Amino acid sequence: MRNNQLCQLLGIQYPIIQGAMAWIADGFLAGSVSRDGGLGIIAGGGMPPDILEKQIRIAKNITDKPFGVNLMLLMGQVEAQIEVCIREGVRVVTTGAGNPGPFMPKLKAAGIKVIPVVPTVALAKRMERAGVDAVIAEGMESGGHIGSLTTMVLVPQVVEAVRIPVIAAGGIATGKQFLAALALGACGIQAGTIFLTAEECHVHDNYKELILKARDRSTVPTGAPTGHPVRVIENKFARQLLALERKGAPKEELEALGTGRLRLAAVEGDVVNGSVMSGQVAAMIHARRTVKEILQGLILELKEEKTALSERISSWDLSV
Ligand code: TUI
Repeated sequence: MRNNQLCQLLGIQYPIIQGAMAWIADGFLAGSVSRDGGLGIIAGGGMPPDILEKQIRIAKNITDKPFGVNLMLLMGQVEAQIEVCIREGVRVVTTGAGNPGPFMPKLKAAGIKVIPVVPTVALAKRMERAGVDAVIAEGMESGGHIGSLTTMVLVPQVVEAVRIPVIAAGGIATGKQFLAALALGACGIQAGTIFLTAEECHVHDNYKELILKARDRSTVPTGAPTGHPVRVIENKFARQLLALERKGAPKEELEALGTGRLRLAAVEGDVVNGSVMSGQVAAMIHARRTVKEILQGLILELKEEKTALSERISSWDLSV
């Protein structure tokens, strides 16, 4: 999109970033999103460097356009993952669950655009000072590891606090929500949950079915006592975890119970005992579509909603 800050920064057609989803967002999904005009992201979280290299090559075989890699800073092997990104010529790195400050010199020296996810205004400011290219302000409507502020409240405050481009994430799966994000001052969006039911998404079919069946209150935040709250679809595993949390089980026990659960759901398809991470917008996802249909659908809806909204408002008397 001409004149859009994010499209210019990243060299992409639509200001839409596909959110990284650990064990789900592979080179095939990321390559497909970038091929079709967005910015695809390979979820590096927990990926050994040699597997990450393979996934980067899968994306490169699909498209010559830029795509990114997400580094989950809570997990190990980040330095080795960065070496792979530099060697393979990855052009964008997004980060989650921590402060990428220590890795900035290396990433910037390699000409990589760095875009951290920030859950607070303070972190957004700190990241701007550290020299990042943009920030993703992620509200607690998102799936997986979340902060405590909503998109509606976080995004305009981050926009006010920094001069770099701000991308909104959390609770965005339709043109109306895209338009709202732009109204809050963001120059683009990151969306993860919307891609879970994409044909090019390799997550287990049982996981996709649960997303398609979700209703407004189907997700719950778990893990608050560990300091790392995680939004998941409420299932047997989530209920067990929440019951233990209510009983005041020690942090270590709660963390141990969570280990391997995302892989169990996403790869093995055990959506009863596994962790089915999802944003609240799962309730608004009703169909399996191709990545191209999802991206073009968002842009078409955005255009329609913009016209409808301006027509609606222009008929009001706004005099004060
Ligand atoms: O990272 C995410 N979402 C994720 S990561 C993930 S993988 C996982 N697997 C098992 C258990 C838990 C997670 C699933 N979803 N989103 C980005 C995000 N980053 N959300 C919140 C933050 C964050 C939190 C604190 C970013 C920075 C931060 O900074 C703390 C500091 O250092 O000041």
